[in-house]
Amino acid sequence: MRTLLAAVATAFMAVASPVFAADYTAGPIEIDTPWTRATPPSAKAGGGFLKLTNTGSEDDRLVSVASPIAGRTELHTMDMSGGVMKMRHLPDGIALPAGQSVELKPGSLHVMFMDLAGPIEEGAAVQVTLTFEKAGSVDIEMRAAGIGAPGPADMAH
Ligand SMILES: [Cu+2]
Repeated sequence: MRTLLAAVATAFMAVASPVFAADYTAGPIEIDTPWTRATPPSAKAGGGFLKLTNTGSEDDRLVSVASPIAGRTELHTMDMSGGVMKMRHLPDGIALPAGQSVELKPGSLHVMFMDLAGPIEEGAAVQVTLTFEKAGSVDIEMRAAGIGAPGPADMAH
């Protein structure tokens, strides 16, 4: 049953892919709409966002992220704790179940750039390396929207 569902999902994606071409790929992992936000001059941290789709038949995991703009880059989530939204480091990374999409977005899962060397400027292309447990590593660029932007500046590719 699992195999049949995976085959159906793969067939659907094969049909859909010319319309929704991924921005980047790492093996069966598709990476879409990577973006970040400009930071105020004194900020020491910034967030990065993107959508990951595992088109393969095996589960994978985003295990680490790295960027030359940050002293340290981590994977974080946000959840409610005592009525307050709190960020939490995910040392084991983010699971990417076969055939599913996972979105990193404001208020939820995100890439955290820490110990920034300088502010992220609006319009900048931030270099980021994503490393997956099975699919390996891929270098991507995250385009910086304005300070506090709720979404990417330009959704068109
Ligand atoms: Cu964070």
